[in-house]
Amino acid sequence: MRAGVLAAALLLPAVGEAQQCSPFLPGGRQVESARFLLAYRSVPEKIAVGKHFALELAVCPKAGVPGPESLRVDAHMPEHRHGMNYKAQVAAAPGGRYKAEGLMFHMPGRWELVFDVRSGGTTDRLTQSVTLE
Ligand SMILES: [Cu+2]
Repeated sequence: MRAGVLAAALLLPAVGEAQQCSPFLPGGRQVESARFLLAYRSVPEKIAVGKHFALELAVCPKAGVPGPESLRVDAHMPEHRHGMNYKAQVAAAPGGRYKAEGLMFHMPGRWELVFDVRSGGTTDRLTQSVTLE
């Protein structure tokens, strides 16, 4: 009886967190760091050279990790050693959701999206390669 009550009490917070933050976006891609799961999808779905696009993001902490305090989104071309000509604006929404706007890949080739998730005094850097034709 006592053990049953304890188990129920321990389960509740986990269920609550799962409902609050889902690291899945329909049609999105996932990236993982030691502490976070991040999902993103671009709007529009197909990124075009020289056209502004936005990213919808979900950032969920893994078990026992405090939630993200801030998220930075940037991109660069590693082979060309340059970044974007624009700085992305990131806005937070409830449930670990974020929207980054004002990104633009101004030339074709391999870009790397960089997501910096700040939490508990340190930053997790997640990256994702995107090749534009
Ligand atoms: Cu370049």
